[in-house]
Amino acid sequence: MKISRIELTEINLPLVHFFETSFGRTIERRIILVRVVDEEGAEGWGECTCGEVPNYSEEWTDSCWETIEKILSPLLVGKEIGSASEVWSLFSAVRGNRMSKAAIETAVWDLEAKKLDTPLWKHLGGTQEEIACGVSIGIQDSVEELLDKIHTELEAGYRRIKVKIAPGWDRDIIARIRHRFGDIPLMGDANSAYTLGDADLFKSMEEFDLMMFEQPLSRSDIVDHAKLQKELLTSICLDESIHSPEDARKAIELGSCRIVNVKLGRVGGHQQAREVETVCRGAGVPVWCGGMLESGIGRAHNIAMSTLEGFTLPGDVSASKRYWHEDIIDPEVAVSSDGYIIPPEGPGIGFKVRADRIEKLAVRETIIRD
Ligand code: OSB
Ligand code: MG
Repeated sequence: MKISRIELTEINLPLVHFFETSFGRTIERRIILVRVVDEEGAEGWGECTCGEVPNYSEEWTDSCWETIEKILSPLLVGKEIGSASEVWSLFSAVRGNRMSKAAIETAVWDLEAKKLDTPLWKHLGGTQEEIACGVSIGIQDSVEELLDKIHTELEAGYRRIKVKIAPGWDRDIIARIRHRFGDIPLMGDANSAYTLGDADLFKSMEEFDLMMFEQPLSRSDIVDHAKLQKELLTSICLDESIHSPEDARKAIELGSCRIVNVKLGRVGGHQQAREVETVCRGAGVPVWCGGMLESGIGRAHNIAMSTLEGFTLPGDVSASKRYWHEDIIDPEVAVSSDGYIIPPEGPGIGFKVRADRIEKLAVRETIIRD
């Protein structure tokens, strides 16, 4: 297979409702879409999952645009490659920049699956014919608004509620949620807002029997997480700290977590995500699919990845309409009334990409060719 052209488009897409974490509020997404075209005219689509500012990771929209256009695309365009699984190693001389790499790599997987006339999820080795969905609910302006949102999502059938926690928005809100909704599957995501000095706070939250604490400590740490995990019965789940299969192996060996959140962008694409899943499954550590407020294209890739055997916990993969007034794929991602998504049977990502809508939302475009 030979990729002869890579097209980048930045679209700006306002969220239905702002999304706030311990590091800030997002109101509108700036998303880079990648379209790869091979010498026979077949196409594949990928999405860069970076944020608008470098707070979740070092990567952000403008840095990724430059990296994809000037560094990564020239390494792929015009080269004969055996399969999509080789794209990761083609980029091996480039340090980091995993979200940029994943944006291209996932597009090549879509293209390859389309050429084989196979759904991407089956091509990746996925076996699960339905995936369990949870929701991630950001920090709200008031506890009442948070409780209302949780009520709405439970009514919609979602199988697990994740709330963002941060100093001043933690123990008390969890207590309020438990008081109002009882024994629902509930977890908290701190996005690194705490230090080991907060161990007593986490111990005091154990009475609420959360499914897990996601990324309580620094994104560059696995040592303090191991110390914290030793003091807790509640499982720690790592998100920001895990960039690779190696990171997963080391964190598991150290006892830094008992659950891993896998994000395609954070680990560098489908090949790396499959290897993280393999490491975790081998160690008996459950994984689930994290989200980055993706448009339909990134969401479709998340659905495909979530069908791998090790994804045994509900992910942050939910319906398009929770994020967008109108998505860029057809049909939009929908969730059943009991909280499942059925992976599509069509070739590749299995959703039609709406070129008309992308054109309307586009703010810049560039083409890299052989
Ligand atoms: O930590 O999982 C996170 C969104 C942006 C950055 C980081 C995170 C999140 C989410 C939202 O929790 C997940 C989603 O609904 O897409
Ligand atoms: Mg997280």
